[in-house]
Amino acid sequence: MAFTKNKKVLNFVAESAELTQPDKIVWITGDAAQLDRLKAEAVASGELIKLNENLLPDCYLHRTKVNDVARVEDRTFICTQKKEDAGPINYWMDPRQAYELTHEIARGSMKGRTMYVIPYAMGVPGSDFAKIGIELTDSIYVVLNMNIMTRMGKQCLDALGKDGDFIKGLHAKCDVDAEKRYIMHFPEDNTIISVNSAYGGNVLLGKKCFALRIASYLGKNEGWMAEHMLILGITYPDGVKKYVAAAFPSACGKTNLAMLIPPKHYLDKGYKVECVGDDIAWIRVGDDGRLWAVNPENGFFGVAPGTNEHSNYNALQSTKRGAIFTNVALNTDDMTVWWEGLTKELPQNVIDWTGKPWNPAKFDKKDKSTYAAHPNSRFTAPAANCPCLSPEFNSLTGVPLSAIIFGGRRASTTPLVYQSRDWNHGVFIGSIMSSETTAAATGATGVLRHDPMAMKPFIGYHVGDYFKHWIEMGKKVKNPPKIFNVNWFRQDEHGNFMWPGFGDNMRVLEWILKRCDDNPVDAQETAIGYVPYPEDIDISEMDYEISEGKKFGIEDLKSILAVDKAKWAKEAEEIEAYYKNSIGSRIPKELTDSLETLKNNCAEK
Ligand code: GTP
Ligand code: SPV
Ligand code: MN
Repeated sequence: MAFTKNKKVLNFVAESAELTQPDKIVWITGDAAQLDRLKAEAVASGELIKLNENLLPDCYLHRTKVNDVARVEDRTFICTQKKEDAGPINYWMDPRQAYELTHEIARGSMKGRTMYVIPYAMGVPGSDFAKIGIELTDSIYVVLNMNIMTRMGKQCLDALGKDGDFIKGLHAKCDVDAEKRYIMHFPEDNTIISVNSAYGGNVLLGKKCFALRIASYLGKNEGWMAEHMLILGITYPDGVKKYVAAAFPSACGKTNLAMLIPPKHYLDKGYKVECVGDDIAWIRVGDDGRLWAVNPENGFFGVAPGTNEHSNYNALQSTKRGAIFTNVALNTDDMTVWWEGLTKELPQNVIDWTGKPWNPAKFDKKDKSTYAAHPNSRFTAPAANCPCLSPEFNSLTGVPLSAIIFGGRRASTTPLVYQSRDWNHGVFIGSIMSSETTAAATGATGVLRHDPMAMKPFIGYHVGDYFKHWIEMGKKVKNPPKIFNVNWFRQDEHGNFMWPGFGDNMRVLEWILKRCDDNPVDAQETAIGYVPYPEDIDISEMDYEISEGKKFGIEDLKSILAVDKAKWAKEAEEIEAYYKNSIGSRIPKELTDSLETLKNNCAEK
C-alpha cells in the first residue's frame, strides 16, 4: 500500500521500480512493529548481529565490505548542466551521462530484492527549516539507520500532501563493486543517486548528500546556509544561555565538542553545556537580525575509536540503546562491542571488524592494520539518548548564534584560538582552513589539505559562489555572530598534543563567549586577528601531561597562542596559490582584500 496520493512520489517510486526491478516494494511507515520485523530479517540474513540485550538493548553490529568503509570523494559528483557551476573543487559529470551511467548500473539490480520507500524529513516537520526527502533503497541497514538519523515515516508523506515537492534519492546496493561506485548529485533536479556502496555517508542520503550538498545549493538560491557544523548551548551560572556553531572537518572533533563536559570547577560554579547537533547546521536569518540554527538530523553517526567514558561520556551513553554499530569489533565474551580507546585493557576474545578473530598480542598502536575496529568505525545513535541533549533540540525556530567557530587539525602554525576582525575577515578565515585528512574518507590520512569551512567535500556548487554567499549572508544580519578559529591539535617536536582538548576546550569556549559580550575581554591584535592574552584563558585546576613528567603550564599556553609571522607569511603565499590555482576567478574581492592585509601584516618591516 502506498500511503500517499502524491503523484510525484508515486511516479518516482514507479519509475525507479521499473528501472531496478525489485521483487517487492515496501513503504516504510515508521511503525515499530514494521521496524522490528526488518531487524529480525536482517539478523536472520547475517546483515546485522544482535548484541547483548541486557547490556545493549536493541543494539546491532553491522560489518561493511572491506572495500566500503568511508566516503569516496573521488567518486562523488556534482552533476550540473554547466561544468563551471560545479566549480573547481568538485568532481563533475554531465547530468545526462551521469543518469545514463548510474541507471545502467542500477538496472535490474533489485531483482530478488525488496525496495524500501523511506519518506523522511530533515528538520522538524512543521518548521520553516524542514524539508522532505524520499529515499528508495534495497538495504535494510539503510532503513534502520535512516530511522535513527532522521524523522521518518508516514507523517512525512502527510506533510507533502497531494503535490508537495521532495528530494529524490535512489540507493541501489548492487554488488558493492568499488569500481562501479558512484554518488551522484543533481542539484538542478533535487535528485541523488548512489550505487554500489553500503557505507553511511555514501548511502544515508539525508545526511551529506541532501542536508549538505543539495541543501547548500538550495540555501544559496533561497538565502540560507547548510553547513558542516555542530551546535551547542552553554548555560551560565546566572541562567543565561548562549549558542555557538562550529565547523571542523570530518573526524576533527565536532561530536566531541558538541557533547563536552566542562572541567569540575566550571560544573561546581553551575556552567552547563548542551548539545543541539554534532554534524550539520541549517542556518537562517531571524526577524531579530541574528542567525538562527537548527540541526536537521535526529541522531548521531559518530566516530567510535577514541570514544570512552572520559573522552566523551555523553556520546558513549547515547550508544547504549537502539544503536547500530558499523565496523567496530565484537567482544564475544558478552556480545558487546569494542574499539581502540574504549578501554585501556585489550579484551581477549574479540572478532575484528572484518569478521576474523583478533590477536591482542599483535596490537601495535602505530600500525592501524593491527586494530580490531576500523579507524572510521562508527555508531548510529538516537539523539534522544544523549544525556546532554538540549531542550531546544526539537525547536521549530532553532537557536540564535553568538559565535561561529572554524577549526582544523593543524600540527603547527595555527594558534589555539583567534578571532576575526569582522564578518568578512571571518569568512576569509573559514576559506583558508587547512586540515590533515582523516579516515572518514578513503585515501591517505594525515595529509594537510585545504578544507574551506570544513565543506570541501560537501559544497553542492561552485566554491567561489559559496564564499560569495557567505559574504552576502553577512550583509543580511544586523547582529552577526562573531567568528573564531580554533586548533586543538598543535603538536610538540615529539608529536604529542600540546593542548588537552575534549572537556578542557570549555576554557577556550569561555574566552570566545566573553569576546561576544557587550564589554568584551581585551585581546591582542596580531597579524592574523585577535588572540587572547594568556592570562585570560583559565588554566586553573588543569591536570594535563603533555608527555611523561611534563605538565601543561602557562609557558605551554603562551607557545600555542603565539603567532609566528614568518610561518604565516609562508601560509599566506600558499593561500594565494590556493586561491589562484584551486578557486579561480570567482573568488570574492572581500577575500582577496583580506589576503592582502594578511600578507602586509606578515611582511618583514
Ligand atoms: P565527523 O562525524 O566525521 O564529521 O567527525 P567529528 O568532527 O564529529 O569528529 P569527532 O568528534 O568524532 O572526533 C574525531 C576524532 O578526533 C576522535 O578520534 C577524537 O578522539 C578526536 N578528538 C576530538 N576532540 C579532540 C580534542 O579536543 N583533542 C584531541 N587531541 N583529539 C580530539
Ligand atoms: C563525515 O565524514 O564528515 C561524517 C561521516 O560525518 S559520513 O556520514 O560518512 O559523511
Ligand atoms: Mn561529518
